[in-house]
Formats: sequence, structure tokens, C-alpha cells
Amino acid sequence: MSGPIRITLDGVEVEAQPGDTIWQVAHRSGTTIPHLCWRNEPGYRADGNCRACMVEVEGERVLAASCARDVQDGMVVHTATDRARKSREMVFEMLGADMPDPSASADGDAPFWTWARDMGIADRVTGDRLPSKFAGEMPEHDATNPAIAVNLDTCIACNLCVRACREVQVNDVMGMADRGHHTIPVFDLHDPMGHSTCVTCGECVQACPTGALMEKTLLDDANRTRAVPEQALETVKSVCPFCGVGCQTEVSVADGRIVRVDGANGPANENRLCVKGRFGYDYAMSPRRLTKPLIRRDDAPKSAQVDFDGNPMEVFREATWDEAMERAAHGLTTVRDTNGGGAIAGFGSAKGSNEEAYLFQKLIRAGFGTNNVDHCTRLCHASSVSALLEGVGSGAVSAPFMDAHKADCVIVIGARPTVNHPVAATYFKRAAKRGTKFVICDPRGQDMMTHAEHSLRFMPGTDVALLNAMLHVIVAEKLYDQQYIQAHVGEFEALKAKVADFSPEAMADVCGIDADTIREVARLYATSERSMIFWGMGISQHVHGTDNSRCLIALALITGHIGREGTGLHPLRGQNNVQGASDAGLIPMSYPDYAPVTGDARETFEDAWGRPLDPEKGLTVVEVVDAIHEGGIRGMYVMGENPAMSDPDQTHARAAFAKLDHLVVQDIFLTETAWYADVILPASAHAEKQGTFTNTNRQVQMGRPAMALPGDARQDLKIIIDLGRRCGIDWSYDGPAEVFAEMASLMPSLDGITWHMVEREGSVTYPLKGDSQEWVIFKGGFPTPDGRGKLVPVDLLPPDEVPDTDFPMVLTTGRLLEHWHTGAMTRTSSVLDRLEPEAIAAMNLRQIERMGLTPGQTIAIETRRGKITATLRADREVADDMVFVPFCYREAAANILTNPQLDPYGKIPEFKFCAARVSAAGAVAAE
Ligand SMILES: Nc1nc2c(c(=O)[nH]1)N[C@H]1C(S)=C(S)[C@@H](COP(=O)(O)OP(=O)(O)OC[C@H]3O[C@@H](n4cnc5c(=O)[nH]c(N)nc54)[C@H](O)[C@@H]3O)O[C@H]1N2
Ligand SMILES: Nc1nc2c(c(=O)[nH]1)N[C@H]1C(S)=C(S)[C@@H](COP(=O)(O)OP(=O)(O)OC[C@H]3O[C@@H](n4cnc5c(=O)[nH]c(N)nc54)[C@H](O)[C@@H]3O)O[C@H]1N2
Ligand SMILES: [Mo]
Repeated sequence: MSGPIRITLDGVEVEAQPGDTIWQVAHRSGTTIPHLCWRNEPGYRADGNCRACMVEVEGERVLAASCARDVQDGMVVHTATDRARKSREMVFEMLGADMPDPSASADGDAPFWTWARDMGIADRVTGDRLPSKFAGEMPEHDATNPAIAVNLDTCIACNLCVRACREVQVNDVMGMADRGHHTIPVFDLHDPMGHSTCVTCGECVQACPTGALMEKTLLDDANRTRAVPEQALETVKSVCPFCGVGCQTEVSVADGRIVRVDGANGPANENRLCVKGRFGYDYAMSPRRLTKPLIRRDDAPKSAQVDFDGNPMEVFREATWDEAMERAAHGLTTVRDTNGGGAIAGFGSAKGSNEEAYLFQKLIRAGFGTNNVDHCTRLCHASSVSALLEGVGSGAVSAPFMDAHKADCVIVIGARPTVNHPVAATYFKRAAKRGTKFVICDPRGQDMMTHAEHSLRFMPGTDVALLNAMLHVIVAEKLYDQQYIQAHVGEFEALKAKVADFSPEAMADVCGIDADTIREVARLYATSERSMIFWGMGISQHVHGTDNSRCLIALALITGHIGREGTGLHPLRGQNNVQGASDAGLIPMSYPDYAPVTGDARETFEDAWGRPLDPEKGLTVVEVVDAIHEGGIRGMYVMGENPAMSDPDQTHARAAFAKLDHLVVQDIFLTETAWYADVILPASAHAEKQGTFTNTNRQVQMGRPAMALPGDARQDLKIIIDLGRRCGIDWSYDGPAEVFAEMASLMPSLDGITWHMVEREGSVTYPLKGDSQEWVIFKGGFPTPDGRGKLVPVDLLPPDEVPDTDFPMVLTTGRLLEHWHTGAMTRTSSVLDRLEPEAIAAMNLRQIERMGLTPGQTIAIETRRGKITATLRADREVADDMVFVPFCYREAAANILTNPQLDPYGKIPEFKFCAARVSAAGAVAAE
């Protein structure tokens, strides 16, 4: 039956939709029926096992579980009869009998006790009228997970945690074990939580109605009873500071400190979070935060080696804000006035807000008259963006990642979502369960492969071979969409001619995937009604990164898999605000909204900013480092980036920073980069500031302050404004709202979007068309000069440095779930650092044995640029002849090893491939 139906609820006729449950209809009508095993949040299935929500349905002999019972037209429901009420009370009483008293239980403020109080039966529930099922054999207390305590004496076996783990996050770690009264949730095969495969997303904690699974931060030292009462908490709605997914959060604060972060119902997370978002917040409260401005001592040479275990106070001294700002500004203006604005460069931040990013680039452009302003996007999706601007006229994603479930086929290539975009991965895994066919292309194995129709573990660096072969099949078998091409795509012949040479048979040996599989995958992608492509650093961080992306764009364009629901191109953006920082103009070749600095837009911005602007493109991140060595760049302002760790060929990069006449670093920690600074400005962490942040889906969201700044630290925005003034710009912004208004007035992408709208809605997707937020773009063509998508044929290009006899292995670098980039933030987070405390390098066991090594031993990894040592980890996901090193450990910095060779278009270095050798540490490496 379709269309609304009517039921009678407690004597009143109400409207309902087919498929609604009694609980939902009652809730909408203002009656919230007690519930324990049911969670009124997206993704949770009603199970009806706890019987706390029983109601009476006229004409039925037994009571019904309102959470699991669908309404029917004409149904007459009574929620408050004596019989229903008594039944519910009995359920609470029986469950309560098995639990310790609320004052002695893990969470006396848990929903279970709140309900008991609301129902007026708290005394009866805590009474000892009924015997406890655990008499004499209490389940063991488990505190092995660094963030979560397990106190199963309060478990009511409602299995909500298991549904949270298996169905909502699709992590498949938890299950229910044992029978009858003794049923309890277990991790893997009865492992202690901290020793299981649990990824500590904490979804189970958020779901648990009794506190059996609980954040340790809210418990006493023994992790047994609640120490911070719910009433003592203040909550703030904000967004997560880590990745580009942009999960909305509800941050709970007690005594000025964050003690809990829950997922809020944002469009990109629907209450879900990952380990970093939920438990990684304490970096902001670390005693290692910078709290006072620092100035380099006159007798501390810049070339002094950074000594992390050394005492920074031997190199720096504390200063007042006035002295530090004067020194910072004087150093930069002296370089400008002596050597010209082109001798200055600024690295802005994709961790800061849109307003900060906008003002930062304005300061560099208007204050110093140079376009030498860039940020970590250069090391990230720069190549994807250059291909997208060329191919479809916009670097933004064409559709949000949540749309994966609308697609019939999804290709994920060179991205590792369960590690790097874990909440986006929950959408992918759920889509796969509902029937979307996933194709995962990655030289390393990964978790998504267990959910995939095809897993292509091909040879690293051979994406063009694989993708051109797919294009070949689509062309040869005429699986392309001629109509779509005619309407929306430019010249096709050159691509056809190019891919003619790339038959799957010819490419099989190059990429290591057999011809039949390539054909099958090409057909699946092309012939599915709706197909989508997601990609990441495995595509972009190569000298042929732009070519790799061009192939993906060609796949979407010739099959017409773009501009419709369930189709599209989505480079998964990395930093929480890298989309926003790029949009705001933190890039050397363009003003806000990608207006080229070499074009007409200059006049518009000169008018708006009242300053003459540089007509030439500026230098990119790696070019800046080279220019310092050559003497062209002499002064730098670095905010919220750690290039001494994140740039390739670190030794070369650090030598450059040591050479600068003047370096100003604005950060929240004394980073490796800050060690080279003349002036260090202590800034605001995400949890201390207000501002807008744009996620990978083009959703502009509001971050709000939850804590005060530590010590004398200042707001980033305030510091940029102050520096601007001292460098001679007459700035008088009174806060982020005013900056947002100016930015929006200059950026067509933000047309119709105001600060207050973002404040009110929490999230606004651009572009706005009238009142509607365009989640899917390119519906009627592309913002290219001729309105058509452009196909760019590409050739095979090998990685810049291939293995040889001296360096026979492939070094690939990347990330771990628990750590963020250079470790600045996550290694100061107690939970995250306890989960991954030690510098590792990973190889597969076959390889390890072949080389006569043992997991757990120290190994040396060496390339033409340097050598590091780390603990060897066995990881079957790493390919043969390959070693994987994450770049978060300063004591084993991966970027000492990496190759700085650049992609010619995106100017991105080849972080994903160089030649290396591995040996037992201490052994002399073969010459
Ligand atoms: N936990 C955590 N999450 C993060 C970050 C973090 O530091 N830590 N950083 C954030 C940022 S800024 C970014 S950009 C994203 C990055 O997120 P991802 O794009 O997922 O980044 P990586 O894990 O570096 O690389 C992705 C995959 O590329 C594969 N790969 C390596 N070589 C090749 C190749 O030649 N071809 C193909 N097709 N694949 C290859 C690797 O095996 C890896 O699985 O993550 C964001 N999220
Ligand atoms: N080998 C290798 N190298 C890589 C990559 C790789 O895959 N392999 N990936 C590259 C990629 S994709 C990226 S995006 C880059 C990332 O490179 P970076 O952006 O340099 O790395 P982060 O560690 O994220 O640096 C962020 C800095 O901002 C500071 N910070 C955090 N919040 C705030 C704030 O609110 N205000 C201020 N002022 N500071 C703040 C942190 O303390 C930290 O120092 O690394 C790149 N480097
Ligand atoms: Mo990134």
C-alpha cells in the first residue's frame, strides 16, 4: 500500500507512512516510549529484543514491541494502559536486578537509569526484590583498550553494540556469545577488546544504553564507576578536525576540558565517527601545546641540527606578543623591501578555517605583492585538480561520497578509505552489502577488498596501463555512450587512436592484471546503469599523477557516468579543510575560486583589495624549497603546516629552511619546521576557534569553540590580521563572520551562502541554486570554455626512479589509521599514540623470510637520499619487493627517503614510488 495511512494512537487519529513503526509514529506525535535495544538514529535496525517498549494493540492477545512493529491502516494502539506500563516496568526491574546499583555502576546516567527515573521506578529497579543473574560470577572487567572500558556487569544483552559494530560501521568485530541468561557481547573470539581486531571507532560506546561500554575519560581511575556526571557537561556542536569527510560532532566539556566527543547527525556522517574523531581530540589539551611566543636566541645558529630531545629553550626564548609580532613583521618586510615581494613565500593551512585561509593568501598577495602562496594540496590532490580543471573545468567532486549506494558499480582506485576516510568507508561497506559492486584497484591489499566484486592488486605505478586498457575495451566494444559524448564531450578521435595500442593483452604484463579481468572490469563499469569513481593518493602522488587522473576522467566522460545521481568523479579530499583552503585561494596560480592570476581576474582583486597584485604565477611547495637553495626565496611565513616532515627529500627541504633569512612559524606545537624558525607564534587549535570548513563533498560546515586558548596562545585569524597590519595593510576585521562575508562576495561558488546560513544549518553544500543545494553537479554540461568535457589521451610513463641492483625494492609511503600525517597532532594524543606508539616499516612475511629477517627486529631502509631505521612489521597487504613506511614518525621520517621529482602539471612529488633497499639495522648495506 502506498500513500499515508491512519492509526489511532492513545485515542487520537494520526497519520503515518507505510513502513513506519509504532514507536516512530508515537515519537512524532510527542510520545517517546521507553526503549533500550532500539536506537533512533540512521542505520540502526530495530531488533525488538529487550521488551522495554511494549504497547497494546487492540484485538491482539500479546503486547507488541513498538520499535519493531510496523503500523497498519486502522490499527488502534494504546501506549499507556496499565498492562503495557506494568510490562515495561517489569522489564526494567528484571534488567536492573542484574546490575550494580547506579551509584556503583559504570554509568548511573546512562539511558537505562534515565528511563528508570523518568518512569518513576528507579527505587524498585535498584531494589533487591529479584536475584541477579550474575550472582557469584561477575563478567570480567576489561580495560585493555586505551579509550574504552568494558564493564559487562551492566550489560543487558540488547545487542545494540553488535549492530553498531556490524551493521552501522560494518567492522564485524563484535558478536554475541553464550546462551540464555549468560549471553554477552564478545570481540572476535572472546578476545580482550584491546587485543582484538577492534578499530576503536567507539560506535558501540555511543550506542550502549547502560554504560557497559564506556569512554574511560568519564570513569574513575579504576574505570569502574562514573566520575563525571552528565549534568556537569556542556555540549557544543562542531566538526571533526581530522579528515576531509567532515563528520559533525557533539563535543562535551567539563571544567574547561573536552571529555567526550560523540558523532552528531551531519550529512556526511549521520552520527558516526572514527577513532581519531572520537578519541583523538586530546591533542589540543596536550602539555606540549605552545603557549607563549618564542624568538630564536641571537646565539642559536639556524644551521644547528634539529634536536628533538634537546631543550628548545636553549634555542628560543619567550617573548611578549608585541615583541614577537614586531620581529616577525620586521623580518618579512625587510626581505620584501630589500629583495622584493617575490623573495617571500607563504604556506597556509588546510587544517585552519576558510576565513584563515582566505586572509592568509590575501596577506601574501596584497601585503607582499607575490603569488608565492601554497599549501599541502600541492603534495596531495594537485595533479587530480589540474586534470579536473582541464577536463571538466572544476576541481571539486561531482557528487558526494554518500551517493555510493545509488551506484551500481563503484571503482575505488589508489585510496584506502577504511584507514584514511573511515566514516566514508562505512557508507561504501554498507553500499556493498546492499548490492553495489565495488572494484578496488590498489597494489597493496586493503580492507575494502573483502567487500569487493573485483580486487585488482596491480603493479604500483602502472595505473595508466590498467586504465588505458579499460578505455581500450570500452572503445573496442563500443560500450561508450555516443549520445552523451555528442551532447557533452569534445573531440573523441585522438583518445580512440591512442588507446588502440593499449589492448588488455598488451597491458597485462605491464600492470600485472590478466586481460580477462581487465575486460570484465571495463564492461562492468561501462555497462552499469550508474557508476562512480573514487580516488586518492595512489593516483595523484606520481610523476604521472595528472595522467592517471586524465584516464579516470576519460572513463567517466565517454560512458556518461557523470552528472547524474549515482555517477561521478570524486577525488577523496584529505585534510578537513583542503577543499576550502583551495577554494579560498591558497594556491600560487589562482585567486579565490580558481581565477587564474595571469588573467582578467587580477583587476577585480586589485579593486577589491586596493593593492597592486603580482601578474605572474607563484611558486609551488617543492619549487619554493628549491628557490630557497638558489637564493630566490629568503623569507617565509608558515602557518599550520609541517613541511620539514611532509615535504619530499626531507634533508634537502630542511637545509632550505635553515638557509632562510627569516622564518615565521604559526602552529600549535613546536614542530620540526618550527625548530628552524626565527619567530614561533602559538596559535589556536580547532577546538578553540570558530570558523567554516569545507569537506570533500563541498559541504561548508561550522566549527565552534569548545575550550579556551591555552596560556597566551592567540586565535590564528587574529595573528594573521595583526601581521597584516604590521606589514602595512590597513585591516580591521572584527571576526570570522566579516571575513566570510568578504570572501563570499568574491567567490561565485559561495553565491547565496551566508555565515548565518551555515551557522543555522550547520552544513550547506555549494553551489546553491535558489534554495536547493546542488549535491550532484555537471547535470547539463561543464564549466569549461566550450561547456564540454575534454578528453586528454595519455602515454605510459614509468615512475621516475625504478628499482635496480643497488636499490632493488619499491618504497611506498602513506598512512596509518591512528596517526595524522607528520604526527604533530596524533602523537600528542594519548589514546592514538598508545594504539600505534612505535615507528614501523611493513613488508609481507614471504618477503621478510626470503630476506632472512624477523618481524619485530629493527631494519634499515635506504634510498639514494637517505636512511632510516624502524621496527619491521609483517603485513600481508604489502606487495612482494615492496616496503611500506608511514610518514608520521619523526624518529624514522619517511621523507628522508622519498623522491622529490615532480609531476609536470600538478607539481606533486612521487611519494608513492622510489627505489629502496632494506637490511637488518646495523648490517652494512651492500655497495
Ligand atoms: N588516518 C589518517 N587519515 C588520513 C590522513 C592521515 O594522515 N591519517 N591524511 C588525510 C589526507 S591529507 C589525505 S590526502 C588522505 C589520503 O588518503 P588515501 O588517498 O587513501 O592515501 P594513502 O593511504 O596515502 O594512499 C592510498 C592508497 O594508494 C595505494 N597506492 C600506492 N601506490 C599506488 C599506485 O601506484 N597506484 C594506485 N592505484 N594505488 C597506489 C596505497 O597502497 C594506498 O592504499 O587521507 C586523509 N586521511
Ligand atoms: N612520504 C609522504 N609524504 C607526504 C604524503 C605521503 O603520502 N607520503 N602525503 C602528503 C599529503 S597528501 C599531505 S596533505 C601533506 C600534509 O602535510 P602537512 O600539512 O605539513 O602535515 P600535518 O601534519 O597535517 O601538518 C599540519 C600542521 O598544522 C598544525 N595545526 C593543526 N591545527 C592547527 C590550527 O588550527 N592552527 C595552526 N596554526 N596550526 C594547526 C599541526 O600541529 C601541524 O604542525 O603531507 C604530504 N606528505
Ligand atoms: Mo593530503
